[in-house]
This record gives sequence, structure tokens and C-alpha cells, in this order.
Amino acid sequence: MSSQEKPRPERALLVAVAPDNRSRWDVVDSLAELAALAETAGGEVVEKILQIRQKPDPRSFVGRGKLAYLKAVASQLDIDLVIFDNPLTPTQLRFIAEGLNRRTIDRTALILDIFALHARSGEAKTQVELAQLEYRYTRLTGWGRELSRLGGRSGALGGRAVGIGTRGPGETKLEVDRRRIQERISRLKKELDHIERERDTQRKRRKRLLTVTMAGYTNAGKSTLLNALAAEHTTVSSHLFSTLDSTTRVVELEENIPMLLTDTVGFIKNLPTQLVASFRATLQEISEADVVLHVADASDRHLDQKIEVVERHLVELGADQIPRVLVLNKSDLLFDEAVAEKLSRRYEEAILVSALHSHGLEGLHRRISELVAGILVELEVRIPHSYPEWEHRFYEAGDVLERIEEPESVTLKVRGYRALLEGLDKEFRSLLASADN
Ligand SMILES: Nc1nc2c(ncn2[C@@H]2O[C@H](COP(=O)(O)OP(=O)(O)OP(=O)(O)O)[C@@H](O)[C@H]2O)c(=O)[nH]1
Ligand SMILES: [Mg+2]
Repeated sequence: MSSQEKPRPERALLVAVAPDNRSRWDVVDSLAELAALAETAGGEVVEKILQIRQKPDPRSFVGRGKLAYLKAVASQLDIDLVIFDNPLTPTQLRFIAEGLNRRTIDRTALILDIFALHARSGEAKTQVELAQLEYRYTRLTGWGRELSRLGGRSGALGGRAVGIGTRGPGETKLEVDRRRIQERISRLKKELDHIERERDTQRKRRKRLLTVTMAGYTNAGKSTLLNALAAEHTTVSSHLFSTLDSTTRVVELEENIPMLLTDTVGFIKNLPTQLVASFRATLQEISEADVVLHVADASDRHLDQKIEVVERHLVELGADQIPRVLVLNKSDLLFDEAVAEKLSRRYEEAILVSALHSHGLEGLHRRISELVAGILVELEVRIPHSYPEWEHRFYEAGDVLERIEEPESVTLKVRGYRALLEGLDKEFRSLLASADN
């Protein structure tokens, strides 16, 4: 056949509409982020177009004149796929796709696609499929046929069966009727419930260990920092959203104080709500941590905004009350001393590190130890042999450092959570006291 046989990346045209010239999150940069996302999804960004338009057109989103212009650009540049930075309604998406005769998706669909590409564990895959189905469910009426027709176009060109924005549940699956999709959605929800319950049991079992959880914008270096701290291997990549499953490592913070380090999925501006909902269980890890390490890329021009985005997500997750350390990562990329100084003035409490070069980690260790000091306690408890279940309960509640067997009783030296151990100790003492009376 022709030279078209060799698969080539899908050629993408990016479009953003800004309401005015001085939008807060600079739309040009938002487009740059969209481009990084498109490339992560395997696309080739051929052109970016920005329109300033106070009120989006209800049907075509961009103005009609602009739509004609986009059509000309798309055919001139041999575009396969048009990606809008703004969220579009199903009607707008359909109208634009028909007008341009090109597959058209928005930022949400693109992010969902990347999640589908990167999901590894059964749980992550289920979460992504659920989010995609819910996103597409509302877009389904009379749309499935459109999708496959336009999808077929790129197939004819590149010989590919799948394209950006279509991965995850297959097209055929999307063409089945809404009732079947509803059934699938409730099945996935049940599956996730089940996985969540299992996770809960696991979590309870390990609750005696401190949990330090990474949180942060995608690509900030969370996985790299986890590796550096754990000196163990987890997947690290330059792609966005490389971590979808929470990875946990046991490390020693100090002698005999083991703690769990947990990695989580990265946040991003306008994280699709369907994803936040499906990844609730994974993100829940953050709200149950003892310490949250908010990892940010210090070399990012949009450091402030990205920190804000993450902080907002933390509030939504109910994690804003948890002791938190702001870790300004990638210090090796700050070539100017003045920049580093300015950062330390702006974020006084932050700790500057380079996860890649293992710089500044001692300071981070120290800060975590300080935060954790008040959480742990060591106590001794004497348990008469007539209360064997209490020995079991103390074993469950903490780390038994020493066990001294005596004729009448056993004495345990336990280390663990202050709140848990002291509460248990108090309960046991009052039980003994009432038994004495
Ligand atoms: N120069 C430099 N690069 C770093 C540093 N830490 C991480 N990186 C790079 O930044 C990229 C992203 O790192 P990851 O650790 O995958 O980031 P992440 O926050 O886990 O990303 P997601 O899981 O996708 O949200 C990789 O290319 C890393 O090599 C650092 O201290 N210095
Ligand atoms: Mg990661």
C-alpha cells in the first residue's frame, strides 16, 4: 500500500477560547499544558489557536467565522483531531465535529484518555472505565454513530483502530444502548465498593504505622521523591499522570520508627469531576494520612497557581487539617540563587529539595520527625493472665518492643499512636479498677 501504512501520531489542533485579554490563568499557558497532555496521549501538536471571545456561541462555542477558519486550517495541516481546552457541551462537540469533519474532544476527554492509558491495577482500570462511561453516558444519544464515522476517518488515514479520546471502553461498547451502559456503570460501582472495603481492611491492619502521603500537581516529582526517600524503585516517568495507583513503601524515618510512604495520582487544573469521583478511594489515602507532603515543582513558572490548585483539592478532600509540608522540588533547576531566596521568603515553611539528586532530604526527614514526634508514644502495660484478649488488643494497637513474661502477668512495652495507645491504656486501667472493687 502507500506510505500511510506506517502508523504516525495523530495530528492535533489545539483550540482555546479566552473571555478577555487578562484572564487569570493565562490561556496561552493553559494551552501549553494542554499540548503536554496531548503529547502524553501520543498525539503530535501541529497548531494551537487562541480566540478571545467574551461569550461563547451556544452552538459552535467559537464564532462562526472562526469555525470556518478552523476548517481551513484543519484541512491545510492535515489534522486528525481537534482538542478544545475549554469544556464543551455534547451539542457543541457534535456541532464542531460535523462542521470541521474532524474528531473533536475537550480537555476532560483528553485527561480521561491519559488515565485510561496509564491505569495498571485492576482498581485503577475500573475507576477509569467508570469515569469514562459516566462522561460519555450523557453524550451518547445519536452520537455513537458520529464518533465511529469520524474515528473511521483517522483509521483510514493511519491504519489505526484507536485514537486519542477513544481509548478505554471500546467504541462498540459505546454504541450499545444506554440501559446496558447504566448496568455496566452500576456493576463497576459495585466492584469498586468491594475493592474499597478490602482496602479499608488493609488500612486498618496497618494503621499502627505512620502514613506520609505525597500529594501534588502532576509531574511535580512525587514518585521521584518517594523513590529518593525509600531508595526503592517505583515507576518514574516524564509523562503526565504516570502514577494512577497509589504505591506504598515502608521506610524507616528513624531507628525503629517505620512509616508508610504513599504516592498518589497527581492533580491538575480542571481535573474532570468524574475522575475525582471514581478515584475517591485512591485520593482518600491523602485524607487519612498523618502527614501530607505537598510536592511542587519549584522551577515551574506557575508554581503559585499550581500550589493553589492542589491546596483547593486538599480542602475538597478534607485533608487541609492534616499536618502538611510544602516540598519545593527540582531545586537543581533553579540556576539563579536569587530565585531560590525569593522562594524561601515567599514560602517560609517550605523545604527546598532535589528529589532527582537526593539533595535536601535530611531537612525533609527532620521536618517529618518533628511533626510526627507528638503522634507517637511509648508506654508500659502490665496485663494479668486473666485478660489474654487485652494482650491481643495491645499487640493490634502498636509495636510491641518488649514482652516480659511473669508468673501472674505479662508486661508489654508498646510504641505507637499516642491517641490510640493512651485511650486503650485508660480503658484497661478503669476495667482493672472496677474489677478490683
Ligand atoms: N531536574 C529535576 N527533575 C526532576 C526532579 N524530580 C523529578 N524530576 C523529573 O520530573 C518528571 C516527573 O517526575 P515524577 O516523579 O514522575 O512526577 P509525579 O509528580 O509523580 O507525576 P505524576 O505521577 O504523573 O503525577 C520526571 O521526568 C522526573 O525525572 C528533580 O528534583 N529535578
Ligand atoms: Mg507519579
